[in-house]
Amino acid sequence: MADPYYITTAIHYPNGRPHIGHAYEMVAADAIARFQRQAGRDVLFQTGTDEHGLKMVQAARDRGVPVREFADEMSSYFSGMADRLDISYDRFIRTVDSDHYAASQAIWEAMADAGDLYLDRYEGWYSVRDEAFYDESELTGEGADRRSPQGTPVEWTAEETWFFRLSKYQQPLLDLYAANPDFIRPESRRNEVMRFVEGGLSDLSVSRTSFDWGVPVPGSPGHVMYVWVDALTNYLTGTGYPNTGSDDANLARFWPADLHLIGKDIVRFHAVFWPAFLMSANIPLPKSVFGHGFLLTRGEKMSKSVGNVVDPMVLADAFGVDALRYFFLRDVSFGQDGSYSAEAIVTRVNAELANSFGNLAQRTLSFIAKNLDGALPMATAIEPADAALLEDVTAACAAFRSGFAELALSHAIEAWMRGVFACNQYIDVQAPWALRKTDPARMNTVLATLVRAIRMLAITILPVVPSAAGKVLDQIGAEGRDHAALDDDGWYDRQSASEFRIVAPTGAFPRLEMPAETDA
Ligand code: ME8
Repeated sequence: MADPYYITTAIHYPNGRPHIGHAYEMVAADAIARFQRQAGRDVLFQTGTDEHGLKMVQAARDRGVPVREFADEMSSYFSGMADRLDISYDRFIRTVDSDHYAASQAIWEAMADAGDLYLDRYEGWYSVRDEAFYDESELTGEGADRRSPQGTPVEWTAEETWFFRLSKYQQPLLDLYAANPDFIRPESRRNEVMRFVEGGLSDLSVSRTSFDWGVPVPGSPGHVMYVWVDALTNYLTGTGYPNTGSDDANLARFWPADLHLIGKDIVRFHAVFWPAFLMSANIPLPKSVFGHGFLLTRGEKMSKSVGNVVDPMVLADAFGVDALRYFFLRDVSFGQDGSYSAEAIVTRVNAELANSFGNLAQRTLSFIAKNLDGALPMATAIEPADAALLEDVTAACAAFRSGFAELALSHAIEAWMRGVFACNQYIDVQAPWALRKTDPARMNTVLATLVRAIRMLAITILPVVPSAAGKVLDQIGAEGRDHAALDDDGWYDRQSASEFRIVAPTGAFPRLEMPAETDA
C-alpha cells in the first residue's frame, strides 16, 4: 500500500469573505498535495474554517444575525472558493462539525488526565483580531493605543479560566526543535520560535466564560474552550481521533501529519502551543510546520479588518484559475512575502505560460493536426540535438521534483521553465515547418522529440496548473499522469502506432490582457 501523506492548511476564520492570502495558502497546499499524489503517496489533504471565538461572535453581532447562521453562510464562501480554485481537498472541515467537538473534548480530557489543566483567574491583554493573549512586555503603545506585536488592538480581560501548564513544556519544546531541524521551516521562523521559547513560557489561559460560542469544556459548565485549542485540534479530527478502533485505521495511518502549511503570523500557535498540547495528551507530534509568507498589496498586508481585501474570485474570473495559481507559486519565493498586482500577474503569465509553454504546445500540436492529419509521426534517425533536448527536459523535470519535495516551489517552477526554454530554442533551430518540403523524415523526428518533451513538461507542471496542463495531455492522448509515467519510454512509440489523432488544439494557456476593472 502507498505511503500515507497528510497535509493541512490553516483553517480560516470566516468572519469576512476569503481574501487573496487564503487563496494563496490553499493553492500552495493543493499543489503540494497533487505533487505527492503524483509521486505515488496516499494523500489526505484537509482545509476548512475556524468558526468559534469572540471574533466570530462580534462579526455576527455587527451583521445582526445569529452566529451559527452567520458561520454557515460565511463558511460556504470558503468552500466555494476552494472548489473554484481546483483545490483537491479530501475534507473541508468546519469546527462546528460534531466529530470535531468529540475530538476537542477528547484532547482536553487527555490534557486534564496528565494534570496539565488547572482553574485560576486570568487577568491580562487579549486581541480579538488575533484571538490571542499577550504579555504586557510584548505590547507597543500606551493607554487605549496599546497594540499586539501584530499591530492589532488589545483589551484588558479578567475572568476565571482553565490554564494549561505550558511552562512545563519549555525544555521539551527546545529539545524537540534541537532534535528536529525540519520541525519548523523556513529557518528564519525556526529561529524566531526558539528565541521566544528560550525567553520562558507562561501558562496559557485555555477557556473563556464571557461568551458561549465554542466547544464546551467537559465537566465545567459555563466554560468554552479557547478558540485555538479547538482550532488546532481540527488536524486530529480529520484523522478520526479519538477513534483508535480497528475499524478506523485513519488515525494510525495519517497521524502524525506530514505538513501543517500555515502563514508566518500563526507559527507560534503551531510550533509552540500545538506540540505542547500533543505532548501533554501523549499524542505523536506532526513532522513539520511550514510558515509561508504574506501576500501584500501596495506593501500592506491584506486583512479583512483593514479593508484592503482583494477578492480572489474576482482575480480568478479576470485571469483564470490556472494563471492565478501559477502566479502565486512562481512569483513568490515560498516562505517569503510577495506582492501582488494585476500587471505582475499578466506579465508573468504571458511571458512564461502563454508565450513560452503554451506557444510551444500550440505550435507543435497544431502543426501536427494540420500537416499530418493529427497522427503522431514516427521518429526515425535520432540526432544528438534531439537526445540533448530530451536530456535537458528530463533534468529540468527532475529539478522541479526535487525543488517541490523541499517546498522550494518557485525555484522548482523556474527549473521547469528551463526545460521549456530549451524546447523553444530547439524548435527555432530545427524549424520543423521548413523541413516539411526538404526533409520530411527529419521533420517527423523533430516533432516526435517535441511531443515527448511537451508530455514530460505537462505532467511535471500538473500540480501547479492542473486544468491547463491536463488539457495539453488530453490533446496528445497521454493517460499516465504521475511521476512513474515520466519514465515510460515506450509511450511515444505506442501512441504513434495507435489510431490516436490530435485534433486542432484549442489554446490551453491564453494570453492575458490587463482588465480595466481589476484595479488592485
Ligand atoms: O489565523 N497572505 O485564520 P485566518 C498570505 N483561524 N497568507 C495569509 C494572509 C496574507 N495576506 N493573511 C492571512 C487564522 N494569511 C486561524 C488559523 S489554524 C488551526 C487556525 C494566512 O483566517 C494566515 O497566515 O486569519 C493563516 O495561515 C491563514 O491565512 C488563515 O488566516
